[in-house]
Amino acid sequence: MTAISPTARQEKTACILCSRNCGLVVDIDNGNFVKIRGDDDHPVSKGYICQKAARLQHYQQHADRLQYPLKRQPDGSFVRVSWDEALGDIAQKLLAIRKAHGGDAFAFVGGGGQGNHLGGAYNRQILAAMKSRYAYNALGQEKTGDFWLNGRYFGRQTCHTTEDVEHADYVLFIGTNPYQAHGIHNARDTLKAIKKDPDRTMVVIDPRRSETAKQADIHLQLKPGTDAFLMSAMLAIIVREGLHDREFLAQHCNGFDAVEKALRELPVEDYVARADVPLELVTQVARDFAKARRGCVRIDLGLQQTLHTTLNGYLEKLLYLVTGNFGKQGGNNLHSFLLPILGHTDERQVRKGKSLKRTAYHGMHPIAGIYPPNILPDEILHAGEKRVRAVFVDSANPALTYANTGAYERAFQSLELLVVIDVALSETARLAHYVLPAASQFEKWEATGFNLEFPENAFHLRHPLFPPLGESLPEPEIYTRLLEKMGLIPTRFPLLERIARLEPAASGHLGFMAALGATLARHKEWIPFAASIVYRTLGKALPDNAAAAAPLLPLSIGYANEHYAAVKRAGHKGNRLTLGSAFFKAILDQREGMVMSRHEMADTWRFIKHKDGRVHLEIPEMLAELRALKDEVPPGADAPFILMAGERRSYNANQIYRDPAWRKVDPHGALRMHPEDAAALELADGDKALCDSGLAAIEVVVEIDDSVRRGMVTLPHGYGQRYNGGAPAGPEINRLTASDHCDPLSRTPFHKYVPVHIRKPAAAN
Ligand SMILES: Nc1nc2c(c(=O)[nH]1)N[C@H]1C(S)=C(S)[C@@H](COP(=O)(O)OP(=O)(O)OC[C@H]3O[C@@H](n4cnc5c(=O)[nH]c(N)nc54)[C@H](O)[C@@H]3O)O[C@H]1N2
Ligand SMILES: Nc1nc2c(c(=O)[nH]1)N[C@H]1C(S)=C(S)[C@@H](COP(=O)(O)OP(=O)(O)OC[C@H]3O[C@@H](n4cnc5c(=O)[nH]c(N)nc54)[C@H](O)[C@@H]3O)O[C@H]1N2
Ligand code: SF4
Ligand SMILES: [Mo]
Repeated sequence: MTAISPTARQEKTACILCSRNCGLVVDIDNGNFVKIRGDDDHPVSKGYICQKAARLQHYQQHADRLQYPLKRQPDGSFVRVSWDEALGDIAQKLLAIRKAHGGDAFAFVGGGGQGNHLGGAYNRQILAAMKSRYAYNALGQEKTGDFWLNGRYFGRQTCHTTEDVEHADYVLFIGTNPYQAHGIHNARDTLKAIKKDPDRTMVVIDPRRSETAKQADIHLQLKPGTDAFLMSAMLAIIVREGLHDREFLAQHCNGFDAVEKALRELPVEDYVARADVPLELVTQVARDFAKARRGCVRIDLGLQQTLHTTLNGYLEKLLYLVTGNFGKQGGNNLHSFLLPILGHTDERQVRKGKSLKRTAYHGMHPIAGIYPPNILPDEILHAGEKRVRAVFVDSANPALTYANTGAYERAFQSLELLVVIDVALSETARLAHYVLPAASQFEKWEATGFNLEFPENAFHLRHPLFPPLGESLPEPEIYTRLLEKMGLIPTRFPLLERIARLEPAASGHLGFMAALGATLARHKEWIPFAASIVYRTLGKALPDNAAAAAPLLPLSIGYANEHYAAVKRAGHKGNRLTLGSAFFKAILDQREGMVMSRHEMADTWRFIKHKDGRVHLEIPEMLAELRALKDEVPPGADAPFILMAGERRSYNANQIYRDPAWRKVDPHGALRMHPEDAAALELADGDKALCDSGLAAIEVVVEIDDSVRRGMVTLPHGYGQRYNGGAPAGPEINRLTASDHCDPLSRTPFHKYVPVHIRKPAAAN
């Protein structure tokens, strides 16, 4: 047993490594995590964790942690500067760029990782300050195709779907490996429960015999990039055999006739052959899924970062819609959000060229308010006078994680101003003019907006466990000071501060909210900066220095108002006037997180935003792409290998861990290759090889592994950090990925389908 010192204590928090944000109980001693385990009281994870969470000390403390603001010198080195100097300089430069070139010269990148979305309320203010709309982030390289479809199917791009795998009796996992990547409720327990139950069926559609496929009843090991063929063939089988849910379609959907017609024209046998999977098995899966009582589809990057990304999303959603597995337990559903992490881009306005900005070089419009990272290097390097000249990066490491590392390096090096806000001196931070140190996610109030559950949804506000390292600051303070330096808001709001301080707690801050409304009505120019104003005023009156959480008050009031019955069902007390502030107080008080709402299944229909309340199945762009499939020649069909660039494994976690010592296995981030392919190239396990995409070649270490299909190789995501100034640890996979190898509609990259040559290094030269 470890000796417990008098300073030791136990606290509640959550894991920040993936979108599940499992609740944790941590033992802390002397400023360090000494023990980490799952929190049985957490309303969602209920004690569950995976092997990655136990290593969080490697995030909290390591050699690359930033302690002071840094300014780059002409010789490329960094010197420590004061916050006042850094923010003063940045404010001046931003104002000069805005004056000379207008707001479009500015872009914001990132803004939240897997566990830190509370800063989002503050960081989006910088876009308003610059009068720019260019928000780029990682969702624009994986999920925007899905959001676009949601806009068409359900009426708004904020209508996000979730999947009730826990209660399904027939689950299709397509292009996802929840055993490693999680993404579903307590993934490994949920998979185990399905596996054990003879009445429930798990089907995995994946070109690799993944850890999830190993648990499955049926594995369809298709050829990479052929999902659109396979899924459309499955749908065609369903409609041909009359297994679609006519009653559901008539009651809830428009446009099925057009879909049915397109599906009936499909050459099923040919398409299944293209996917290279057995027709009988595909037929059986299509039939059984259609007949299942509670069928559910869960997908992720294997569909979203491969050929036909958006069409894949269209077909995947048709699978559950056509079979009536929507709006019910064990199916796919819509859900509520507390933090507005997605916006809605009105396509009619895009078409009219109104209000929504198309980018200068690619003419790309946003989806859900987000621009795709694949185009940003061109918008900086090639857009002429209208180019992006200044960029803020917050909570992201695009120099490693966005497509085409070389293009990002060139583009970022050409900027007039690059500011990076991070907890660590990342590869992107090394390119910056100013690096601003953020307090870690265990040193400040934080929360995630990944509350994607239905019918029961939860929220967890985490309190700080340690003081900020060195001079690092929480993002709310950084952005608020910057707005003040830019002269956009005053530093004091005497009236609001006084009301916030003197108002009795029992009144639920309603007097403050009224005064805030009146202030903003008088000063409309402050409306975009309401988060910082609430932070500086109400924030000061909140207990335990929880100022950063202040903008949750208006969000709580809005949520309680919109989902009144569901919030009450979750046990929150109050009436139409008071429920929101009671809800806010519960957020502040409940250290293990809380259930926000208990919806009724029928609420899914309330979340639909089409005026007729129905799902619109006919999406002409998708039906056109579906019809064009039959003539497709896949890109790179002549390349010997298709690289899956970015696999989730047991020891990768985006770019959140930097110290390679956190890994227990796979130090090189090896290239997985089928034994017969390796033999043909005379490569042995542990050999070095070159992986060449045409854009670049990188050295890799080979791991022979018969779980991949022949002709497919994989490299992990989340490597390549130059920790403590050293050489890249493991593959920098995005040196290989090209900016224009992407979905034409959403511009999200085809990372899982990168045609490559593999060579022995000797033959390289
Ligand atoms: N351990 C770990 N977990 C993570 C993360 C991490 O870095 N490490 N990152 C988190 C994040 S940000 C995300 S977005 C999720 C992603 O989670 P997932 O998408 O589930 O994970 P991946 O391993 O990227 O890809 C999933 C599967 O797609 C398969 N695949 C590749 N090509 C194709 C294809 O053409 N068709 C089909 N059907 N399948 C294909 C791969 O073999 C793989 O098994 O993971 C989250 N969880
Ligand atoms: N080829 C290829 N590329 C991929 C993928 C792939 O599968 N293949 N996966 C993609 C996916 S799905 C994703 S989501 C992206 C993820 O890539 P990114 O969006 O770049 O995000 P992270 O890797 O999470 O990087 C987070 C950064 O935030 C910093 N950070 C941590 N905590 C804080 C904090 O509290 N405040 C601030 N300001 N910073 C903090 C970390 O130090 C790190 O530098 O990668 C993508 N890139
Ligand atoms: S990495 Fe994800 S699944 Fe694992 S403990 Fe953290 S939040 Fe939970
Ligand atoms: Mo992601």
